[in-house]
Amino acid sequence: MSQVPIALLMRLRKARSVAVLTGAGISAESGVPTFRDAMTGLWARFRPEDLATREAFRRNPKLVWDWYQWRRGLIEKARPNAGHEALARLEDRFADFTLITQNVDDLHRKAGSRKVLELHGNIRRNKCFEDNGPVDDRAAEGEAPPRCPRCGGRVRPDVVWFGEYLPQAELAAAFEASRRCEVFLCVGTSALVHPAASLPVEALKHDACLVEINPVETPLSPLCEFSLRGPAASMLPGLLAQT
Ligand code: BV8
Repeated sequence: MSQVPIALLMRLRKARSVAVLTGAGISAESGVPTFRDAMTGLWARFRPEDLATREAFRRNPKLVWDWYQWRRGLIEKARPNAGHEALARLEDRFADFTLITQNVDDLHRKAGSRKVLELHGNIRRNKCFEDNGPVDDRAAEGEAPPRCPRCGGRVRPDVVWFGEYLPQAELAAAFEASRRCEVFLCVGTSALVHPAASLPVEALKHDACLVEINPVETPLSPLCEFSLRGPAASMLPGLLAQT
């Protein structure tokens, strides 16, 4: 278990309000490849930004649908790791605790986190590309991608693609939590994708203590009061045990 700086522990023990932003890195130790390295094997010749867009889906719906089916297969086998579980338990340690995630893998909810703001949707859900309404899994059978039972449009995963707006309610709640928190934890994110990457900066503008948990430096590192250089699955249990 990793040693947490005393100064950080003091901040956490005094904090009433904490916000956390997670990215693909927290699921790496559950066997879910991070977004930047998800392109292994047959997907090596594509960039995520070239597949996770409306244009890519219009151009080649089967290729994009098959990419998500491949990722769903990986995620179905994945289990929450000690990092997800530590965050689920940290939720009860603070009067005001908000977990904001860029991940679409549902692992925070599987770990027991109750209040999760999913900024980029959830890969386990489908919706219609045309009427944007939900399409349940049973309907999503047959051809790839399946057809919407209401309008015959193509079915797509219910995630936020590049160039698409984030769900407004979740984004507004994430900004509010970032503005009122005393400690903001940034876990497993390269802090490159906006507007999620603006949340830690917003917290900093409102005098929060910014903490990064990541094995490597990111564009956020210079802004962080504390950087815990290591994997989330060992850093977060250490934080939980000493808070
Ligand atoms: C939008 C769902 C309005 C789909 C995803 C302002 C400035 C610059 C660009 C923009 C901007 N505003 C908008 C943009 C454009 C764009 C953007 O940000 N582009 C980037 C590439 C520059 N943003 C958008 O399009 C957003 N929409 O702004 O709407 C709009 C509307 C019209 C026109 C313009 C604007 C929508 C963004 C959402 C895209 N959807 N996911 C899917 O999953 O298929 S984003 C995708 O990237 C994932 O959600 C992923 O989570 C996310 C961010 O990546 P990370 O999570 O950080 O993952 P990454 O692999 O990069 O890094 C992993 C990190 O973990 C690393 O640092 C690694 O060191 C670390 N790590 C590894 N192992 C561990 C670990 N950490 C801890 N423990 C470990 N064991």
